Amino acid sequence: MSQLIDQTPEATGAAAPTTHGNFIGGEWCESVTGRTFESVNPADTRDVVGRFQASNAADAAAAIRAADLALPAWRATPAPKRGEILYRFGALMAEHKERLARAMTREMGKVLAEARGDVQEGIDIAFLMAGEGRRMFGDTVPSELPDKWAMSIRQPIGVAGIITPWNFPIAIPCWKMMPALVTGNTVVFKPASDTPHCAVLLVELMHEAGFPAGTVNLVTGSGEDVGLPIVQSPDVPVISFTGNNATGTAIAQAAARRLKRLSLELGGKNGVIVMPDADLELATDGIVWSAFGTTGQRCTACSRVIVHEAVADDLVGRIAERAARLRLGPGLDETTDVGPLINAAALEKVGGYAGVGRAEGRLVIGGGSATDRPGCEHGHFFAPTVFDGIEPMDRLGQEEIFGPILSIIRVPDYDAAIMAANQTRFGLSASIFTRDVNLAFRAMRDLETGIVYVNAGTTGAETHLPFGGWKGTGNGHREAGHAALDTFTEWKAVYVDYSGRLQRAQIDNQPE
Ligand code: UN1
Repeated sequence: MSQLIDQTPEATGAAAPTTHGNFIGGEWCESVTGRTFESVNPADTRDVVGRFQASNAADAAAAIRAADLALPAWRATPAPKRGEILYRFGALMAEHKERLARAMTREMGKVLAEARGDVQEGIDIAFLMAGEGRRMFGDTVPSELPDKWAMSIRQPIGVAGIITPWNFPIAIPCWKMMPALVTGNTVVFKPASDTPHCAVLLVELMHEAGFPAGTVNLVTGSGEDVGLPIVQSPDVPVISFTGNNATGTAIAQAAARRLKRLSLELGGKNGVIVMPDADLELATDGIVWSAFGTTGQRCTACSRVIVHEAVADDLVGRIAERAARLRLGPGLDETTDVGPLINAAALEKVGGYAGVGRAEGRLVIGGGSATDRPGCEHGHFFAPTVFDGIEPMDRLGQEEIFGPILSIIRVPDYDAAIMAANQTRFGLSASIFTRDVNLAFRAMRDLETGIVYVNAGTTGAETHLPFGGWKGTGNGHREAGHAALDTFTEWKAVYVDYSGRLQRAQIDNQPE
């Protein structure tokens, strides 16, 4: 890339950050705009991770064209052969796991152990979907007519637009691209502008694994300049998006005009119910990890604890004590528990919610930015925060914060707990801590979420089960598991009549 873009050294004299290209039709290339943007380390904003193409609609169109050109050969490649490339990609990610994880921590901020987990989630889905190359089950069923064959098969849809968030910068692109590719679609990938370096590293490995030119195309840039043209293109019949509800709704409206297949993974307001018979130490572990892990920046993060009043004081005390001990700092430092928020806008937004919390409830711990702590001076750090006395319909009980703010809602019994847990427009994940097997099963039935945990926090979904939410969390699609194939395939029902005569379904099979 060095010949392409201005690499003027910084005024400090430090080596200029590398400029990375788009990847279109198997080639790294510049945007037609000639402009770039920076990605910076959220734990230390003086550290510029790299420069990336500030692309526009023409770049998106070039990528779509390349994906379209690659489509006939790719869809004609036997699925097990496609799967072999996914296997190689998974193995390459495993080989480069530490390098990818460190790059992710530097660019996105999550602590190293979690970054390794994020990469591992990518590896897991690559291997799972590689296996789908030899499964991709349809149904073979008896026909109602004699000497007639009936079966259903999955077929690719076409060029898939993959628009991904920054909070799982390796795992989520893999969740989307692996099922898209193994089923024979080609891909145009638009990563979040906060984590383009992770996307570049991922696509480099995909290239090395042997995905043919044009099957995977990367275009960096803003949602407006790159994402929107992809969503609006008549040549991109399927879109998969993870992000916030406002963007998801706008994408749904644009996609609806062309009747596109669309998978949306949007917000969450995930609740943990704690019953009086729960193991409170275990519940504390699960809550603290789900609420403050990844600095609360998971769609699955716990942002509400719905606790029976009999054990509320005890539980809140334990949570506060543990939250106070969490060490904030750069995620590359192995002793850090909680890294920074992603950017300045996030710090401001989360700070705003701390203000709302002060008005609605009682501040137990935290409540503000943590940039005065040692090692946090140059990053977007926010203290793990707990508000008690929040009501289910308060803003803190309703709105997705995407930061380390936890609300405590006190309830008198199980029914009130379930009602509070479900009293949200979201429905991604929920959990209950109890030792009562009957209550556990009732909660498994009653919680209106796509994921339910018993005696665990709200995060930690595994890649071979469906991932997604009810209600406002999405539009009914699921990622991961074999359910992910539904987003990226059309069903084709195939009938073969080998009777040699006209047989009319529903007419020639009348009861005698
Ligand atoms: C997300 O935050 O969008 O279950 C994904 C979890 C992770 C995935 C989260 N496996 O928390």
